Amino acid sequence: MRLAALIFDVDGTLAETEELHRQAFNSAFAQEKIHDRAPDLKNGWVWDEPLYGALLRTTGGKERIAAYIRDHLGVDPGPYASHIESIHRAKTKIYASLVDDGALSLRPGIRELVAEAHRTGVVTAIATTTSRANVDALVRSCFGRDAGEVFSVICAGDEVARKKPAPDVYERALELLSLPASACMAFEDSWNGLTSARAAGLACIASPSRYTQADDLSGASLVVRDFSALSVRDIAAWLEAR
Ligand code: XBP
Ligand code: MG
Repeated sequence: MRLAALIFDVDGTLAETEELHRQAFNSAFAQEKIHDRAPDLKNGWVWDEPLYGALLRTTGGKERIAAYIRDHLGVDPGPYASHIESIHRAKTKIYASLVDDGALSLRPGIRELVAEAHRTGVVTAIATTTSRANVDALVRSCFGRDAGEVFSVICAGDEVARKKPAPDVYERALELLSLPASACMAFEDSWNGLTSARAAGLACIASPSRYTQADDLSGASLVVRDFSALSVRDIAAWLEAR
């Protein structure tokens, strides 16, 4: 099958974003003073690196906060949906403004892969669980262009019912691309993302990021240290020989 599109995950794949997400979550917790509004939830939430590593098993910021309330505070998160929404809104604002300030750069090889794809008529797309505002901020900051100019299709955040590792976001991206999975290559950094891509029928090149070093990525077609040794031409040849 001829290679028609590259579909990229965002967090951990386009850039090492998770430390900035963690910082934004902690700033939002401090700013929102959760305890004043919900005495059940003890105040002073701080997510350190080991805790955040464990919480990353749950994809999606709102879902991650709910998992923290349930698993670490022992409280049913159900009644706190609107609190979770407002903390997450604050977190997204903080994160986007840190990105706007230039806090992130692309992982090695990403800029070159996207440029080669564009030169050779291969479409580029995004399939991510992160919020659309975060994608817009990252692409503007790192590519200096609007996200829609760099990526023809962007599937983000709450656009699908189930987040990764469910296949929904990749299935939706394929639908918007009007392409079969066999004509595309996915790029991921985590077990959750790889599982999502594979469940949608996609081949996937994986490269572990800071928080996913211990993830099982054995379902990937190729596991690389970073994306710098890859070329679209080689990926196309591999797909055609498959
Ligand atoms: C990334 C995520 C995201 C971010 C936070 O997973 O799980 O939730 O950590 O983003 P993946 P939001 O790379 O597999 O897509 O707070 O905007 O949800
Ligand atoms: Mg990721």
